[in-house]
Amino acid sequence: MLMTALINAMRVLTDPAQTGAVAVCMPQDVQGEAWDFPAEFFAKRVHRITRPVAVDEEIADGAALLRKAKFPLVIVGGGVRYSEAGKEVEKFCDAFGIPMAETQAGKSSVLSSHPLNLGGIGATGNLAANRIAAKADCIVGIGTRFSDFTTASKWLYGGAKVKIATINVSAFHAEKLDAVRMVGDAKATLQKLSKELEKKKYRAAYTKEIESAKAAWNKEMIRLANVRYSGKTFTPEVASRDPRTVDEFVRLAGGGICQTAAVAALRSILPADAIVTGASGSLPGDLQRMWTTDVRDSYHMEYGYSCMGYEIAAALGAKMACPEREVYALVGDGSYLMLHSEMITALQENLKITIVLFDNAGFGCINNLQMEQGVGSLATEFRKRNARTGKLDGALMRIDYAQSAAGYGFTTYSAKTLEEFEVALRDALRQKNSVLIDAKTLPKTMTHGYESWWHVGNAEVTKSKKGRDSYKSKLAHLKEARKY
Ligand SMILES: Cc1ncc(C[n+]2csc(CCOP(=O)(O)OP(=O)(O)O)c2C)c(N)n1
Repeated sequence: MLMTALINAMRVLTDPAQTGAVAVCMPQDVQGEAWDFPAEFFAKRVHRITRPVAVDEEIADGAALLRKAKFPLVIVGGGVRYSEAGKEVEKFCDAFGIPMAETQAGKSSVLSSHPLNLGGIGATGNLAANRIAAKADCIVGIGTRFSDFTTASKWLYGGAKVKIATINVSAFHAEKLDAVRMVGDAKATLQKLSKELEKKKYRAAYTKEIESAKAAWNKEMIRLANVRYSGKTFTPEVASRDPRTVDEFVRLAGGGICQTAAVAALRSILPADAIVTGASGSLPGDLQRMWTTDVRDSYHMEYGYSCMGYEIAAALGAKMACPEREVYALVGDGSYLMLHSEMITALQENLKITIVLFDNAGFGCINNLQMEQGVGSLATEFRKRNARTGKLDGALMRIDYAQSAAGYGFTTYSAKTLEEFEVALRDALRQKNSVLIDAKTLPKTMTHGYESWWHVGNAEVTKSKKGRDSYKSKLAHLKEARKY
């Protein structure tokens, strides 16, 4: 059984559609037994990772759909990365004048500086990508699972007239949104589709739309990079908030870094080929919108499940894969508290990782969601239990995360201003030891909005007016969204 299972494990691991992971499980009582495996079982094997190409009929269907499209948009998913098809996607978009937008898994498989690259799309997408998506008459999803975030819960390109085409090595994902499907490897299938469209001399009809959408977003990026706390009159990016929190945080921490400015500083200070990892909280949204890179495979975001606690383990994995590159785990205080045990492994193995911990004293993105849906702030800020109310609405907690990491043996920095943060980042680059930067980050200063939506299950019956309004807004969005 074990031999058959091991052969199957390799089949799944090397299948471009299934990709793994695999667990081979053995009952405890047999684990110490010896077995005479035939020697030939261990002979060297070559496991080919193949590039299946969509059949002619599917290519013809896809080409016919695209030929009728005036304003198509390519969505670059993780399949582009698995297939190493970034250059092919760029060539395809150049050849036919089609803009592209990135999913979390697709980012860093195409160059951010490419004139047709609009950047991150969807619920956590930016203004340029979301605006072009809202006007597109045809979406070409390449290697994307069309997750809830990528489609903004099927709302972003929800118009009934919007046609969807897909290239995906997995038939399951290729069928999503009832698409005209081309089942095959991204690189090989794109080459075949290109030939078909070249024959027909296809060209999208964009004139100035792409440029002007990108210009609007670039302007916004500059504003985001320059947000600073300005005292009592400061208005943070996120409007729904406990009015006490920001000033209380500043008093407690002796300052406060605005998150969007920190992300911009990271981009300008980190080496071009540095790898950033992330998974959950408000950072993936900020990064999907604001992170740019021209080095392929330098952005690693777990957004299948957005699993808190993945970030630091991921950084260690990335460092093992690319020991010559600097690797950064970008993590919220909530996520750090949930899981950071691989810090010890990094020290054991003498593998340098840099953890940038954004301490905003709470589960920031969930607090935003609660307050926007009319729930109110409920146990998502790190506040002490209040003896008077009996609730977790007492004073904000001050936690010295630098000290916790120093206890393990990390080299640490605490930063409560952008200047201190930048000094710490530069100094961290010179270290051989693993580093943690405890960045005291102002709550509510993450990116927000950008003409998108997310289908959150909010209460149908509630006493809160905000809650009722939010439920009504949800129904209105669902009316506009694709049904399947
Ligand atoms: C394992 C796991 N549990 C719960 C969640 C739901 N969740 C998403 S983000 C978040 C809070 C994250 O807080 P923090 O890491 O401090 O980041 P912030 O939002 O403050 O930037 C929670 C509870 C999740 N994604 N993963």
